Amino acid sequence: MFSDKEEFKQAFSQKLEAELSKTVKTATEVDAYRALGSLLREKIGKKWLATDQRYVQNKEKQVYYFSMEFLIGRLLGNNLLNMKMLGIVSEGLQDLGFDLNRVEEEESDAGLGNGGLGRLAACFLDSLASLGLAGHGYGIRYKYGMFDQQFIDGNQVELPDLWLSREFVWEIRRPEEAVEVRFRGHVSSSEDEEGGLHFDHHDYEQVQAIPYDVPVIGYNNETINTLRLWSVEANMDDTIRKAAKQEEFGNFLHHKRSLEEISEFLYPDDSHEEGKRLRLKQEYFLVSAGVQSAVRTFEQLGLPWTAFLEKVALHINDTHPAMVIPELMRILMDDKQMGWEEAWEITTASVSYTNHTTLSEALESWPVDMVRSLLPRIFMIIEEINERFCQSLWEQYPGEFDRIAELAIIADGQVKMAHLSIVGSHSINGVAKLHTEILKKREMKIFHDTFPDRFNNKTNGITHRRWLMHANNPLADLITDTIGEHWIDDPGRLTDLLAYQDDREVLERIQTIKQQNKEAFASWVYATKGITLDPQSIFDVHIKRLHGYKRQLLNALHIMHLYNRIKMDPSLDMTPRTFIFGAKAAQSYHYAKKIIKLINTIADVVNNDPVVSGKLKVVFLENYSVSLAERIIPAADVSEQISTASKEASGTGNMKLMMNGAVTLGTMDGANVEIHELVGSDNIYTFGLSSEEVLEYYRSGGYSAKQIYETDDIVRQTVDQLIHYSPFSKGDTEFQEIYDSLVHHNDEFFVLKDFRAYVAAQQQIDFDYRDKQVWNRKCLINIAHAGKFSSDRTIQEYASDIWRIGPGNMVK
Ligand code: 26W
Repeated sequence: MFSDKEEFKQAFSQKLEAELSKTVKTATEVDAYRALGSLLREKIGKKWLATDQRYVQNKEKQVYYFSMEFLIGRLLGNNLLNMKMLGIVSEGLQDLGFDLNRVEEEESDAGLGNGGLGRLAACFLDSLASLGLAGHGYGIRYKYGMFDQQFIDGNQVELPDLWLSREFVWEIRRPEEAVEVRFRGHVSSSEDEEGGLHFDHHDYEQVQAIPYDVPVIGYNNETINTLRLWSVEANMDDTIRKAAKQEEFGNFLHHKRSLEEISEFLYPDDSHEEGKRLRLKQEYFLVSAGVQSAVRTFEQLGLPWTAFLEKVALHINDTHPAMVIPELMRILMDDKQMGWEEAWEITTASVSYTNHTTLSEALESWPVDMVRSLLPRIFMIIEEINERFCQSLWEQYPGEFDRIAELAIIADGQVKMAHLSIVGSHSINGVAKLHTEILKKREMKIFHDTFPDRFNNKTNGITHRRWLMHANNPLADLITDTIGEHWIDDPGRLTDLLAYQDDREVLERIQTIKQQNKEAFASWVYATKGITLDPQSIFDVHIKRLHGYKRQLLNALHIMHLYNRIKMDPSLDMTPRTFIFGAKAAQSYHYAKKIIKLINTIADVVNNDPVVSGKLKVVFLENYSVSLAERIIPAADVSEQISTASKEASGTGNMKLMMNGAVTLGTMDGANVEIHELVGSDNIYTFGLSSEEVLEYYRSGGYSAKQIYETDDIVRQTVDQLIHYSPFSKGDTEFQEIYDSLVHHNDEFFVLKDFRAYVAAQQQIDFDYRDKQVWNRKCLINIAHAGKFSSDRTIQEYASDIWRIGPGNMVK
């Protein structure tokens, strides 16, 4: 790339002059970001092209990862890391008077996702490229990503995310690769001489899907894959001409706007399916553009259609892109004149599906009338898939009406997307061992009984390049100093660190790095929020979407309880604690917003009370995002993973925090179970109901929150403070809804049930943290086992078991 710093400096200065008409002296940090972006794009151009050519020449099987969300965050630092140019660029910039960290901040944090599912997709792309695998992302280039969160008076306020108002230097618009996507209209059929049926879609509305390609740069290798983000453009030439005649410009503009809405914004809800027509349009837009584009690329290979399933894998990230199934059927049958059976075989062999949640409110289903009117041909195909599927069930299970009704894709006037995804794919996976077991034994039991071979587990992972090497470079360097650098290419080898678990020097160095990270984080919090944090206190971190099942409320009630204890006994012997929160609530999720207000209220009370200062601090950071996570995680001591057991499919924040040496305080839920299995009970704090107990309570209705409230004085005292006159409620009814959910609506998420066990676990942490040697050892053991949660491991499993690809397609 650049042989040395001087070469880089020269190229950089030339860029500034040639493209921005600036000198190193007059350039701002934004200029530096733009010049650097442009320089790097230029540097990767050839490699990117060469990767594509290599794929075509070798006829390598391509994976297309369809996802409505890619929460990629900032790319500059990571791209430099993967290009192995971080050192040269950062030193070169410094010579020229720029600080790379500040230049990095000029890039928008691309928030094209809500949370776990979207960030997972981004980690997967990094691993695919870094492993030299031919896997690409297909997503939507939303004009507005995840909203910006502000707190006003302790309440969440949402502001539009204008991420494109700063230049996004990585994308390349490729109008020549545009495809057309059709909505509405009518379908007529005709018979040919041989009696074959043909379908003709007419009177449709058509939009252009324009791809914007973003390079996905592999770590220290020759691979650059593509994240292709589709943007809508209304091609209105025809309409314009008609409208001009009819003098209907008003209508024309209105119509154009309505089409351009499609790639306007990301739906900001990560657990609740709303059934909105615009969302259905978005989903089909992504699917149709992506499948057409994948088919076009395949056709360039000049192979017979029977080879499609050997050359293309289409993966759907949850059910949101499930219409990949009928869309591919449509293209194969209507455009390529294939018969049903052959098209079906190709489709099911190409498509695979990941489930990310068992929450019933998140399961997608679309009203039949909506699908039929918006996507008439797609609906016909779904109907046919359903009919044939029910017919085959009938043959397999004659007379079992109930089973067939339960399995049907279309029932009660709804199209069930999970059913479509299972029937139309060859692989269905959950995202952690426990989650997959729950799918097989409960949520999807009847499907598992019918297609046992299709179900498998792929425990999630995170990229250790972004989350350890880039976010926590000092720790990465210490690891390399200690065990050598092989862990970078083979993160499983982090277990080599275990040999140092009793090495005083290594343990102390881990502690020093954590301490420095905490200090850096504390200065940043002070500079941006004016709050002073004590870096000697335990940094207790709870960062994720705000949701009832994630139980930020349990954490909040515990802080109220601690506050009460200190107020009763100001000389209470406790390790000082800083509780750090980051969370966005869906705009329409009223209850979650109340919990935000509660935590902000607690922070206000605690941080302004001299009696508890020195022992307790609470900070709720606004606008939790990928870049904020990168700041918080390296500074964390305790990782809060306290979901109601059975509800968190996997979690990935748990993995990021563990990899950075935080110790988990968690329920036996999602991937916590696997963390526990690896590190052992001494190196994780688990508490609370098991998933079986929770599911059994739901089944039997045997839980009574009221009874706990009535018999446990501490629970009652704390919960009452939500509504009785107290420092937190100040006597108004602000938190009545939270109180009612716990006491009158039987505490859906078992907060009261798990409260005592949570308090006890927190007390144990308070105690254990005092012995630094013991604590540092826990940190080391967590880091050492975190390699299992590298997304490289996850992607290798997808590659060999599901997609059947290898580097250079060694796997056949
Ligand atoms: C239709 C509305 C909607 C949107 C998104 C419903 C559900 C979703 C996602 C499936 C929710 C999600 O992000 N799930 C999370 O996926 C992560 C990656 O697998 C897991 O680690 C989390 O446990 C899971 O909650």
